[in-house]
Amino acid sequence: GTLKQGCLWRGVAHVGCSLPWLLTPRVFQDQDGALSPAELQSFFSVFPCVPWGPELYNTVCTTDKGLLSLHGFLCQWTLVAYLDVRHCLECLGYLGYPILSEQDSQTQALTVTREKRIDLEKGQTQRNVFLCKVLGARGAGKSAFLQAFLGRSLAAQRETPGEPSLYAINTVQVNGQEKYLILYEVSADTKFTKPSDAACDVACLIYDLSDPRSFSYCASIYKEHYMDSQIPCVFVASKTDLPEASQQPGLSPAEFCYKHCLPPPFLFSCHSQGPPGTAVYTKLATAATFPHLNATELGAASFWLRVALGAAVTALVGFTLYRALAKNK
Ligand SMILES: Nc1nc2c(ncn2[C@@H]2O[C@H](COP(=O)(O)OP(=O)(O)OP(=O)(O)O)[C@@H](O)[C@H]2O)c(=O)[nH]1
Ligand SMILES: [Mg+2]
Repeated sequence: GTLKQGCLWRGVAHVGCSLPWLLTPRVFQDQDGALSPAELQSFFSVFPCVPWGPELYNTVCTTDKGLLSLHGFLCQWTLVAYLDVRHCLECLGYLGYPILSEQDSQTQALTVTREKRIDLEKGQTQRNVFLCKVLGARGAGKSAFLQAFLGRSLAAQRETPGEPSLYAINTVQVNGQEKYLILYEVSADTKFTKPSDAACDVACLIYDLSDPRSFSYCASIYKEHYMDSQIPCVFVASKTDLPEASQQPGLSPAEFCYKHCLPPPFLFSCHSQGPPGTAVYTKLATAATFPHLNATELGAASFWLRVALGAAVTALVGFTLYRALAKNK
């Protein structure tokens, strides 16, 4: 389909790219649904150099054998289109996009959606690609959190470490719609010098539940860069498989979140038998999709939904009872 994505901090506001023509069997030659390194090499044979480095395998989902899946391939294109529109257009050119797809030019592949500011005003978005910055103290578990998004438990990560990547991209269902979520790991040494350093669609503030000094980094980043912004924030307590330490100094994470009208920290661990849980990523994508709804409103929305459902069930039960009684008379 067509990707509709946006970036907040660049001049080019919202750019999307349609790539369905790339999914010809030509690309996935032997029909096993995966690209071997040789197939990838042959795909890029028309390029001056192979544009994707070895970190690719830690950026997108792979098959059980560690090969690039069709899903991963699409995710990578989405990421390229998001991060570097010019480069994406260049790649489309090498691949013969306008000619093979009978379009007038490469730019036909792009969709420009409206500015985020207007999305916020209207409380709706047409975008389907969102950027989440993952912030946290050194060793908080950011890299592991990104790999867990690709379905890799801690054991799987240790088995095949590969080339590290600061990005991870995958899809998430939000209200039955598929959204691409890009996670970007922000190093703890980052100096936030310009507003664009903090800009994203949702911020994930992650702290190590077993390290007593891990939370204060998140608290100060939140207060300095996100508290007065319109960017939704989600706090995540990582490594919940380890014993919990009481966080020093200041308010406890739960108290801090309560004080700032944020939902309590989401408990997460990558130490699992199979693939780690996905609920936290759905939560991030939902917050990015509905940034105008703050935590309490999102909570309230589900509360009213429950009230409405409750009322419907009561009505149905009442009606059935009434029918049964009427029959017995
Ligand atoms: N037990 C346990 N260990 C974890 C978990 N997540 C991460 N770790 C370990 O914690 C250490 C740090 O994790 P990273 O993901 O590298 O943390 P980081 O925040 O990316 O660290 P820097 O990039 O150095 O700031 C590693 O040894 C991980 O194996 C978890 O859920 N449970
Ligand atoms: Mg890291």
